[in-house]
Amino acid sequence: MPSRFNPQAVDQRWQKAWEEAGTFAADSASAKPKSYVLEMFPYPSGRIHMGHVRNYTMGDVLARYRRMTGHEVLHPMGWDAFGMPAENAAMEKKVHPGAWTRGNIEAMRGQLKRLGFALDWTRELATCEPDYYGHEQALFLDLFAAGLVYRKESAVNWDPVDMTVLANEQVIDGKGWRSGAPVERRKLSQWFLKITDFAEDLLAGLGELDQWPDKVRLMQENWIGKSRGLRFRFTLSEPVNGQSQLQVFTTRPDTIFGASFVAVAADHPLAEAVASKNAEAAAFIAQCQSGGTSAADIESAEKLGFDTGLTAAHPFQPEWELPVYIANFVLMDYGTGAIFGVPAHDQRDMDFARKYGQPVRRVIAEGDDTDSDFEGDEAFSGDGLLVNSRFLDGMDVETAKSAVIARAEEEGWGEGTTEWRLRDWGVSRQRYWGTPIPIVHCENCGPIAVPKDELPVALPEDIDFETPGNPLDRHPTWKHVECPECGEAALRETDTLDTFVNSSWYFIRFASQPDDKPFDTAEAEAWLPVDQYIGGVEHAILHLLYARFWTRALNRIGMLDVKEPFAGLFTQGMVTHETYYIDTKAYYLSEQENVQSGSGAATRIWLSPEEIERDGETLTAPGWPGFPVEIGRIEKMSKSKKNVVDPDPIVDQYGADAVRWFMLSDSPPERDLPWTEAGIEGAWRFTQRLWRLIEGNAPGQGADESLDRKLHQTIAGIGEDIEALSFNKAVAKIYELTNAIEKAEPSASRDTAIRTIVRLVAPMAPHLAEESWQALGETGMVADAPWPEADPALLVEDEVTIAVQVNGKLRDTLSAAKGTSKADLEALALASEKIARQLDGGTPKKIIVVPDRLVNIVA
Ligand code: ANZ
Ligand code: ZN
Repeated sequence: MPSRFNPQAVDQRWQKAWEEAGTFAADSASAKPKSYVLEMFPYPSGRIHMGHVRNYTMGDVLARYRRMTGHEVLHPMGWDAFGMPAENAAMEKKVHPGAWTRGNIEAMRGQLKRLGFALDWTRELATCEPDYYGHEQALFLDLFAAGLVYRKESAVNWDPVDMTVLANEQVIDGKGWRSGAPVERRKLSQWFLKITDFAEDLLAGLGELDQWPDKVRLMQENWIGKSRGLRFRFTLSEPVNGQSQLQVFTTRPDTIFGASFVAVAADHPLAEAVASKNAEAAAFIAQCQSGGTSAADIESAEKLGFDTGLTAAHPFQPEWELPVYIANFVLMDYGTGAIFGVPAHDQRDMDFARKYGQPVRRVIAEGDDTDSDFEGDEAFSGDGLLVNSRFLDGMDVETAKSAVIARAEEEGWGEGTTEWRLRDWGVSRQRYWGTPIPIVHCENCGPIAVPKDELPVALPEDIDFETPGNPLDRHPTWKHVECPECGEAALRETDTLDTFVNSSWYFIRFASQPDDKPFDTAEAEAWLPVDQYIGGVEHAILHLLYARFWTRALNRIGMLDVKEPFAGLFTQGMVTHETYYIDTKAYYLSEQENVQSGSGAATRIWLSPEEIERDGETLTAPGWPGFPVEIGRIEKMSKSKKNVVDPDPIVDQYGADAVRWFMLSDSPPERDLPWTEAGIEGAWRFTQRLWRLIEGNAPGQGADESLDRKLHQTIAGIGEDIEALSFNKAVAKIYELTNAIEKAEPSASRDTAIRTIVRLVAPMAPHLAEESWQALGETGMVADAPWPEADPALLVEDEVTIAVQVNGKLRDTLSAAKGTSKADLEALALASEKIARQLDGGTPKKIIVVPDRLVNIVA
């Protein structure tokens, strides 16, 4: 009577065994080839979700596989533990951000352990602890000393009611998330890291990252945004503050004959000069100062302008005068803070021109449409030949750009430039739960680095979230210190670092974590770069770019001989689930008093899978008697749609291996994986089937060549699949091999196949594999067993039939492995009894061999 594989009893036993044996602790001093497998570390929000489970399962399979193939593997885990949610929790639930975060880490660590991941827990770190962020402060000061950190004024979102700076995510429709007050733009002195120093190198480095997805490289390239531009000067109709010229910046000098206006930013010196004499202009500028600072906020805001009454002379025809506006969509910190507008070929300019009645002139042909008078409200930003542009007519865009730049340089009114979209990285955050910036401001000495032996600058524990704003700033004593230079009373910097700083070097700290410094150079270099990094595509731009920058910055100051932190990158798809809802229109109509005014009434109430009961095709919700339950789209699991499946009860019911198996099996890893009940049940049934196979193993005699071939093809194929992260293909090969073993009669081959399949599934279903390994009487743990080796001879597709002729007549047929050599075929033919009889002791005169086909013996 076969038993059932019982993960509830088995899983924990093996998890404990691995832990006690220190199986997955990485030895930096090992002589084995090293492999560093890393998944993006989680934010400790409270619970592990299915997206984490999928991400970590993939990394785990690779890590376990690399161990079995003889590598010393580093596969660590930690917590990206600073950030706003902890502060929000502090304000809403009155818990300390530290207590909230550490409690979440506790819970999530337990959840991860239940999944049996092969992690080196001895290297666990949390970025919110002083033994991490203290070292980060030291690195910050190293970059400060190297001139890679500076301070400048920059705009922030200011909530005038809560009296606090808001992050872009806290600005909702231009209003503060808590106060609902319209957000203002304010200038504050803030810290910046000089990422633009590395723009060229960050761009060039992308070319070598051939194990990165093309789309991520492209996203990085676009973000860095190298482009050719032209800076040139318009002559103004009258001087402003003694300046008779206005410098603008364009990346489309080819469109110069389509210009219909000039515009400057609200905080441009020209705008300020105009405002000093014109109250209306001043009021307009103040209006521009409201609203969020994010690019999206500015992009979506209505285009507004103020006509200064000044004009600018067109560089190719001075009597052609363009009106000069102050406009809200021009930014001061890009280019020169001033532009010329080409409505026909730029949508912002189009919106503006249609609103303020400026001409819209076509200068790029759209197919055979060359009409100067542009129709419609949609700018044409596509490619085409130049029209209505004098000496540029008939050129393509690139040629025309060069031609205009050449003329501007010749005539001395402008210069061609290389422009970067990339800005320096503003790292100041006006909040509590982050790394304190280790700087002291002294009235005599200016900003001074905290001496390294005074690090970490620890966060104070006794803080007050009752009053809004930055608690560090309001703390009664924390910021009052003596100047490290002159000893006078001075003030600590109360800004903390952007959490992206925490994640820009955690992979280095994982590789090496001495107490007295951020990392040991030689030890870190032994592991880096990360061989395979796995995470969500939502981090494809900023996190990866900042980490690439930070690594280069450490490289520049001689701390690390590595430039690219992540040699291989994989971005996995999401875990999705059906959504369920009740359409409440009918409900609201029947309860008139509940109909909210306007269109604001919710028409869908989302239900979680647990609220649903299924009867065949029909769904009902006991909590909503009488209302039909509708099935919505399959979407990424999210709290707002309530389509989240919590991993814990699933692990309780099916065990870790079934969950892992399902995560790997149904979809290619880069695609979305729809979570289904049927899917997890199927995975669970397969673990049972494997277990029955192992339990039913009986030692047999004799070889089964076809099973041997199948086995060795599977060994070779799965190795390749795992290396390529094609886990679903590896799983499919396990299914096939299982079928073949089930069908085979007992034999020595079958016994070998069963012992081998245990090693093949060990990276994916490690608990079942350990239990099986033990049941089969093997020694040690399968986690430590070597990966099976494929015999190349058995990889050959099939046997072929060889015709053996004597003097052109068929006398025998042999079977031989495809590709057998001529000499071997000849020997096989001569060894045949039938042939020997034909030859009757005589020596053949000649033997002709056609490989894989025939041997002809001339007697
Ligand atoms: C004329 C023009 C014609 C432009 C056209 C675009 C399209 P990218 O390419 O993203 O770098 N610009 C320049 N400085 C600006 C500022 N401070 N605030 C807002 N917009 C600014 O963007 C460069 C283009 O953005 C520049 O090229 C300029 O408009 C605008 F068919 O000049 B263009
Ligand atoms: Zn001082």
